[in-house]
Amino acid sequence: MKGWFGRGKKLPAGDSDLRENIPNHIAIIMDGNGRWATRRGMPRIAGHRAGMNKVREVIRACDELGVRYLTLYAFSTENWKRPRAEVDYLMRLPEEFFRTEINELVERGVQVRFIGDVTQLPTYTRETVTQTQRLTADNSGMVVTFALNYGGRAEVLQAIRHYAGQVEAGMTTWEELTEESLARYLSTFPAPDPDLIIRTSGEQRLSNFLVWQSVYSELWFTEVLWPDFTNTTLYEAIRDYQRRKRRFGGLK
Ligand code: V0D
Repeated sequence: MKGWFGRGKKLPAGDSDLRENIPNHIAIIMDGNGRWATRRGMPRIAGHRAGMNKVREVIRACDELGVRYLTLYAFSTENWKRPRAEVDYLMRLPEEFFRTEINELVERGVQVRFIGDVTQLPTYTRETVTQTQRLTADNSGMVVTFALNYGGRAEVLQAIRHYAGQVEAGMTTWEELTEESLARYLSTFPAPDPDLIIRTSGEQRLSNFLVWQSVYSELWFTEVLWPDFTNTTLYEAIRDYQRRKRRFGGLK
């Protein structure tokens, strides 16, 4: 079946138990790219490039484990405060990623989605976004969502505004406003909430990522910088997640 081949392969020996209770949805805050480069005496943009190569690897690894949803925080609304040249460089990455990865993504049956305010992005970035979304829209495999110019509070606010508009238009009523009905107006809909949120590079906070969706997520933090992230780091995060689930299950 297109979109699901490759599963069940490439797991190192001794890791087969990893397959039980794989998180359905993993979200990652890919932090530490600039620091990784600086430590090596390289320009920060070299870290972003190295980080982009890890995006390819983590998509592969998650696909092979059978993760259904992978959400990647690539550019936050805070990132505009960085130096102009760095922002310009970041905005070219989607184009480059698209050019080198689209064939594999399509072959894997990956469906690429975007959340965040893409209207503020440069035209060439927006065009890549539109093109990638269009070329993968009919795929039925893993859903990879890139959060670009994304902020969680802004997303909740936009959902409320949208809902208010629907009330004004007579399409719904305030009485029908519930957690479930509001969630339909979030940009992540209809994806399930993340089971596991990973943040690299030592910061232990969510920084406006998936504010509404993260309330029950398991959080996993590592000192590993994003460009140093490997399958081993991913497996470690998943094992921790599985341990926590087993303990929690025992209490219930
Ligand atoms: C830099 C680490 C892939 C985080 C990963 C525009 C910071 C590398 C994409 C990408 C970024 C986006 C859209 C798309 C395909 C790929 C990306 C940005 C930054 C910000 F369709 N990596 N990546 N986008 N970095």
